[in-house]
Parts: sequence; structure tokens; C-alpha cells
Amino acid sequence: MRSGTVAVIGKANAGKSTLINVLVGEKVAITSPKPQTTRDRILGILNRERGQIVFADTPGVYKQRNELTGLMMRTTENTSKDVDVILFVHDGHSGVDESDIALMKKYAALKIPMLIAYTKIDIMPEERIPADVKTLFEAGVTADVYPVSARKGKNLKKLEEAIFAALPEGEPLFPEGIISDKSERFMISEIMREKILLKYDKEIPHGVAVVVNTFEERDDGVVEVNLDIVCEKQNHKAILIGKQGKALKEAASFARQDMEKFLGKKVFLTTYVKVREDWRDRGGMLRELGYGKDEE
Ligand SMILES: Nc1nc2c(ncn2[C@@H]2O[C@H](COP(=O)(O)OP(=O)(O)O)[C@@H](O)[C@H]2O)c(=O)[nH]1
Ligand SMILES: [Mg+2]
Repeated sequence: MRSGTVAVIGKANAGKSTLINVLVGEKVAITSPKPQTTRDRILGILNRERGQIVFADTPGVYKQRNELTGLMMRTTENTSKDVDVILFVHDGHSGVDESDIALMKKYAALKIPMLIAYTKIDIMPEERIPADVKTLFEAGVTADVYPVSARKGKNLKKLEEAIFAALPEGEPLFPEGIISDKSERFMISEIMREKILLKYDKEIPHGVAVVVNTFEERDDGVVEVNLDIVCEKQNHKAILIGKQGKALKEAASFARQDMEKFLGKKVFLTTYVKVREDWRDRGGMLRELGYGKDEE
């Protein structure tokens, strides 16, 4: 059997989490059209007869703007060091520029076997693919490139085969049946954050953290979830809640539906919006909100 860990690296919004979700076949990480969606390292585990692939999703590559993005960047860097394979995810439809090439070379220099998933080919002209691959090769990027579409499920088997071929011989690292290292409680908070990312604009979603206070199944089988939506500023709180609470009601309703799908149970969801001034710039506050525990 072949088994091992694969760090999934790439720019913000490249499609890393979406690709892991379709390869694993379950939603292990939330996704959105906005950058900074993934804040933690999340393992997504794929089991086949021939072995096991443990994907480590990462926040991706960022410029540090505050304590939180600094922590996210360190998570990406630390994850990329101690793995069997690096899967570099590139958003093909955005083209190839010098910063992409520099980034690919930086990770190739770690001397860990690296594959490039050239994704989102469903929304670009196909004839551009060979030209881009040639550009990469001529610039000195020698890793094999796999054009895929996570959304349309294109060429995913080929990519999976290539990953298995690059992994060492060995027994599975996790028992079968486990698809993620994160708890249901974590996913519940992430689902709420995903709906906030989808509903609100600009700095609002990036300044939100979600803390689950109650996560309990009642005798009647309904799961009671009570959570805090923590934002950075008083005026953000007003926007989050909206006129007569309409905006928050909508976001919470989408979140509840997704939580029910995820848990396979009815959910009774209550939410509170709280302000913690500029929490993203405060290391102690980050930990209180659940970030950076791996660094302790
Ligand atoms: N058309 C298309 N969109 C995709 C594909 N993969 C991801 N996306 C979209 O790209 C955006 C960013 O995806 P996400 O997985 O959150 O990116 P990450 O930041 O790299 O984890 C989301 O809106 C996804 O729906 C794909 O194969 N095709
Ligand atoms: Mg992500």
C-alpha cells in the first residue's frame, strides 16, 4: 500500500479547499469566492484499496497584514515542511505570471516531490493550457502539471493516481472511516463562517470569528447550537445584524440548513453578535477565539 501526507499549497482563492473536498468526497473544508476563507490546517483523508492520502489543507500564501494573517502564513509554511508530497494548486483561469512561477520554484526548492494541479479549466479556453504549461517549463518549473476542474470533476482520477504514485509505501496513517482531523464542533463554526463569507462584503467577513458555546443533542434528537459571531467593530455588528435582523436571519438560516446536512440531524440554531475591538491584531485574543493552538 501507499500512504502519506500531501500539503496543499497555493495562492489565496486558487481552489485548494474545493479540490480537497471533491477528492475526499466529503466537505472537510469550507470554500468561498473570497480570499482568507481557510484559516487553519485541516486534514482531509482519502481511503482507497491501494492506500491512503492525507491532504493537509492550508490557508495558502499571503502577505502578513495583521496577527491573524501572520499566523495563517506560518501555518502554511509549517505544513509544507513535514510532508511526503506537495500539491501546488494553481488557478489556471487566472493565467500564469512571474509571481506564480516564483512561488512554484520556492516550494519546489524544498526538495519534496511536487505536483501542480492546474485547476478551474472549466472556465477557461482549453487551448491555453499547453501554452501555460510550456511557459512554466521554460521558466524552469519542472514539476508535472495536471489540468483539472474540481467543479466539473475533470481529470481528478489522473491526479489521484499521480499522487498515489508519488507517495511512499506504507500502511494508512488514520483508521478507515475518518475523513478529517477536525471535530464536528469545528465544522459547525466553519459552516457559520462560510455563510458569512458568502453574504457580506469587504472587511466584514474577514473580521469575523465564530465561537460555538453550545453543541448538544436534545432528547428529541434535535441538536441545539448556540454560537457567538465575533466581529471587530460596532458598525460591523450593525451591518451583520441588518435592518430588523434580516441579514443575520438569512445567513443563520443558510447555516442551519447546511449544519443539518452535515450532521444528518435537525438543528436548532441561535446566534449572538459580539464586538471584540480589533481582535485580529491581538495574539491573546486569537487564541481565545480558537486560532493558533497548534503553535503553543
Ligand atoms: N469554475 C471553477 N471554480 C472553482 C473551481 N475550484 C474552486 N473554484 C472556486 O474558486 C473559489 C475559491 O475556492 P476555494 O476552494 O475556497 O479556494 P482556496 O482559497 O484555495 O481554498 C470558490 O468560489 C470556488 O467555488 C473549479 O474547478 N472551477
Ligand atoms: Mg481554502
